[in-house]
Amino acid sequence: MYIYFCGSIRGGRQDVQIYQTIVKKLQTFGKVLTEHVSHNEVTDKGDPDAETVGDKFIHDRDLEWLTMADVIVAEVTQPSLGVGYELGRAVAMKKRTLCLFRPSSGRSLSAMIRGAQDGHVIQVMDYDPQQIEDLLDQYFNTLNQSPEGHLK
Ligand code: 6IA
Repeated sequence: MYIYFCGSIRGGRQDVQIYQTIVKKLQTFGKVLTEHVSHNEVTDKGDPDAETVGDKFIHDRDLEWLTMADVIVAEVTQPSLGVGYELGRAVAMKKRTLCLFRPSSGRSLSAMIRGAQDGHVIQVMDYDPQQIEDLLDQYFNTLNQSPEGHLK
């Protein structure tokens, strides 16, 4: 199964530790195409590769990965234009998508993300960091049981 993980990069790296926990857990379910989103070396100021390969390359490669993905998991607590854009494209492709939000941050999630959920293909879940692994277990178990799961 190919999993596309979305998390803020230039939007701010405050949540990189929780991205690491999520990506590590996701790797038990399949291949995470965007593991670099959780790397400490990637900062909001500049990422080593971005200067070499350029933004157009990053955009086009990420869209190829998004197209390949069986499921999208996005941590949406730290607002990010790139994550919002990826989610819009994922919705248009009717990809199975899970958005994860931490109310304990004190933030309020964009209505355009919370309001996009249909309870089936697009799901938005509020979570406590201590529950994240159990929550992902439940989500992927349900996904594997559903007829449209088409998971390898
Ligand atoms: O607007 P943001 O930068 O916060 O957008 C973050 C989202 O866009 C993430 O979910 C990524 O999938 C995608 N994204 C943004 N920058 C990059 C990037 N830079 N590489 C891959 N995806 C990116 C170069 C990083 C380097 C380690 C290869």
